[in-house]
Amino acid sequence: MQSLTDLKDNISFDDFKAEVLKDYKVAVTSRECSLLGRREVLTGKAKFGIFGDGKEVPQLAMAKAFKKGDWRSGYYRDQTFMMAIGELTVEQFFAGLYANTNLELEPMSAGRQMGGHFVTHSLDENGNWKDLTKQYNSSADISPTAGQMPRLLGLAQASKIFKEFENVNAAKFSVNGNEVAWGTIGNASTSEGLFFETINAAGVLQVPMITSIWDDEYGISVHAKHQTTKENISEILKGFQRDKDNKGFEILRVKGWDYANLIETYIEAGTIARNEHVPVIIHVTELTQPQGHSTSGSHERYKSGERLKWESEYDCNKKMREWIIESNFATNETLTNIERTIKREVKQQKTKAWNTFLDPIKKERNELVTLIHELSKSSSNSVFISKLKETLEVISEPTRKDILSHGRKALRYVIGESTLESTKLKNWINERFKAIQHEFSSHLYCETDKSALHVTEVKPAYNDTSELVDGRIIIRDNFDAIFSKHPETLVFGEDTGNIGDVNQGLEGLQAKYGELRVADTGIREATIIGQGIGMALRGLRPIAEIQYLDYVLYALNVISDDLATTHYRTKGRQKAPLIIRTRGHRLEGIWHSGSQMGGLLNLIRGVLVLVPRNMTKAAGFYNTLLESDDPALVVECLNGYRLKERLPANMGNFKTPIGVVETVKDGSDITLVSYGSTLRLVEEAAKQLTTVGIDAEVIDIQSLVPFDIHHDIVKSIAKTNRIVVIDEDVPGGASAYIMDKILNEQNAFEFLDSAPKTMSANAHRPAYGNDGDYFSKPSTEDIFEFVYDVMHELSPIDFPKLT
Ligand SMILES: Cc1ncc(C[n+]2csc(CCOP(=O)(O)OP(=O)(O)O)c2C)c(N)n1
Ligand SMILES: [Mg+2]
Repeated sequence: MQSLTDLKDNISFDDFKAEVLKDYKVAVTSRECSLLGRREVLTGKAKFGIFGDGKEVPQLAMAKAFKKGDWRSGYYRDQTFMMAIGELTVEQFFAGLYANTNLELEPMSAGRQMGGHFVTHSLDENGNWKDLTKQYNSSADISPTAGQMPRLLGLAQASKIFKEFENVNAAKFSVNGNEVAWGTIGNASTSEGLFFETINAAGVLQVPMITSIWDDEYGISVHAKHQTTKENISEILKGFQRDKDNKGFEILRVKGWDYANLIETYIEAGTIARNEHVPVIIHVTELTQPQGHSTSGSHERYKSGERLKWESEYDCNKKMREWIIESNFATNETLTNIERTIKREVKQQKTKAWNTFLDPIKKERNELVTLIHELSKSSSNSVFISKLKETLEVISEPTRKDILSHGRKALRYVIGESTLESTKLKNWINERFKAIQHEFSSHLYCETDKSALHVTEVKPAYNDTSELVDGRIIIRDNFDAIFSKHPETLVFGEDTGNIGDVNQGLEGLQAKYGELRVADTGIREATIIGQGIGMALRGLRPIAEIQYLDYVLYALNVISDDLATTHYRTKGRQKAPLIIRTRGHRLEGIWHSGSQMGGLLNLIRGVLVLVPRNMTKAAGFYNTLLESDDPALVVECLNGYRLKERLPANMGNFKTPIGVVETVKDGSDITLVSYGSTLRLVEEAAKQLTTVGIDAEVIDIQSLVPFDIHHDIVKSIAKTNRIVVIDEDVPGGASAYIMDKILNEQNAFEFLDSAPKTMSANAHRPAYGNDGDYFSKPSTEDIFEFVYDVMHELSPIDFPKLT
C-alpha cells in the first residue's frame, strides 16, 4: 500500500488525517443512508430503492480530483460522490426516496425520477444560466444502462471547443477549456453498444473524459463471464492505450477498497485529462454490493457463499476502516463513536425528510376531511359520504391519490345537488388537481420567454431581383449567416465537414469556419446526438446532423431517453437546446425514404418535431430555434435540395414560426392536411381536383410538435365540414397523431358532415425506385381519387363514381 507521505507532499500529517476522517464520515453516512433506505422501501414508505453501498470509497477519491466547473455523467451508484462534493444531503437523499415533489427539498428531480438519479442545477428558477465554472456540475442521470455515455462525450468535447473557439462567450461555462467530464458506469453496462461507441469516439476526438468503471463482477444477477470477454473490461480495452506513436487513452486500474491508491489514481487521471486533454479509463475492481442490486431482490439467490464471504471481507468501508486504524489515524473506539453518532444523525434526518414530505399531504387530507364532512351534512347521501370521510381520516400516511380519489368519489354522491358545500368541494378538488398535476407534468418544454413559441415570425424578404436557386443554396447561405451571427453554434455529422454534407447544404463552410465548427464525425449516430446533448448542456449551440431520417433510429434511445427528458426530469434546471438536422421523406427505397414519423412523435415528446416543406421554411426554422431553448428535430425534404426556390435577401434573419400551420391553398369543399414532401403532391392533386369542380383547402402542418397552437385546422373544417389527413407514414402512424389532435384537442367533430379520413402509405417500408414509391406511398392520383370518393359519398349526382 502507498505510504501516506507519498500521497501529498504539501499537506501536513494532521491535515491529511483530518481529511481522511472527513472522508470516512461521508462513507459511513452514505452507507447508513443505503441501509436505512432499503428499510424504508421494505416497510412501504418508499416504492423502490437502488443505492450506492459497496461503492463508497472510490467515489471519495473521484470527489477529490473533481474541480469546480467539472461535470459528472454517471449512474445510480454515485450517492457518495454527490455527498462528498456537497451536492446531496441526507435529508435530500430521503426526499428523493419518498418522491417529494418540492424541488427545494428534492433538488434531484422534484420526485420525477426514482432516487439515485443525481443532478446539479445549471439554471436558476427563471431559466437563466448560473455560473457553471463556479460550481460542481452533474448532468441529470437516466436509468437506461450506459445511457450516460453519449452525453459524457459531449460534456468533455465542450472543453475542447471552449479552448479553441475564440469568439464564444465562455464566461459562465468554461475557463480556457480546463474542465474535465467524469463518467461512471457499472461493469456490466460496459456490454452496451453505447459504451463502446463512446469510448472509440473519445479516443478519436481526444477529449478530457475520465470514465470510471465500478466493477463488482455482476450486473444484477448476471456474472462477468456472461458480460465481458475475458471477464475483464480494461484487459479488452488495452488496444485503446496510447503509446509514444499513437494517441489514445490512458488506462488505469485500481482496487476499489484501496483508499490511498484510489486517491493517487484519481489525482493522476485528473491531471492527465485536464492538462493534456487525453481521455482516461479507470477500471475500479473488487467492489461489492452489500445489500444486493436493489430493493427488488436479494443477492443470496445468485451469489455463492464464497462470494458473499469475500464481499463482506472486502467491503470498501470496512477496508478503509482497517486501514485508518492500521495507519494510526484513529482508534477503533474513535471510529465506533463516529459511526454511532452518524447512525443517529442519519435517522434524524430521515425522519425529518419523512415529516417534511408527509406534513403538507396530511394538511391537504385534513382540509378534505372537513369539506367532506360538511358535504355529508348537507346531502341526502349523508351515510355514504360519511363513510368516505371515515376511511380517509384514518389513513395514517395518506398519498395524494388517497386524498383525491376520496374527494372525487364523494362528488359522485351529490350529482345533481347544487349546494354551497358541493361547490366548495368541487373548487377544492379542481384547484388541488391543477396544482399537483403541474408538479408532475410541467417543464416538458421550455416555459420561459425562451420558449420556441415566443419567437416572432419574420418573413423571408424578396425583391425584384431575387433569383431562383436550388433549395440547398438557401440552406447553405443561411447556415453561413448563422455561423457568422452566432459564435456558439457548431455543426457535426457524417460527411458534414469536408464535403459540406451529402447534399452540400454546408458547402464551403468548413473552409470558412474551421474543422471544429463544421466537423466530420464517425458513423455513430447515438454519440453524435450525445455529443450534441453534452455540448448544449454546457452553453454551446450544437447542430447535430443525422445523415438520413432512417438512421435517427440508431440514436433514438439517446433522443428519447436523454434529450427529450432533460428539461422535464430536472424540472427546468437543466436544458439541452440541441438542434438535430436530418433529411428524409420520399426518395429511394427502404432506408432512404424514411417517414417513421409516428414512431418518432410518440417516442420523443419533449423535442420539437418540425417538417418544413421546402428549404426556405427549413432555414427559417433553424433561425427560430437558435433564439429559443427548446431542442428540436428538423426533417428537411430529401427530394427538395434541387428544387428551385427564390433566394431570400434576409439570410439568417427570417424566422418560420413554430406550432403554426400555413394554408397554402384556400378552398371551400374539403380540408386537406399534410406536411413535408407529400404536401407538394397534395397541392398538385388539389389543383387537379378543381378541374372536376372540387375546391379543396390545403394546409401545411409544418410543425408536428407543437401542433397547430392556434387551432387553425378546425377553423378550416368549420368552413368545409370535411377533413382528410394525408401522410406518407404507415397507417396509424403520424396520421393517427394528427387526427387525434384535430378530433380530441380541436373538437372538429361538431363541424363534420363527412367521416374524418386518414390516407397513409402502405403498411410496409417503401420499395425502391419510382415505381416502388408510386406503389408504396400516396401518389397524386391516389390523393385525387381518395378526395373524390369523399365528395362522391356526399353527392353521388355531382360526383359520379370514378372507378
Ligand atoms: C438499457 C437497460 N437495460 C436493462 C436495465 C435494467 N438494469 C438496471 S441496472 C442493471 C445492471 C447493471 O449492472 P452494472 O452496470 O454492473 O451496474 P451495478 O448495478 O452492478 O453497479 C440492469 C440490467 C436498464 N436499466 N437499462
Ligand atoms: Mg456491476
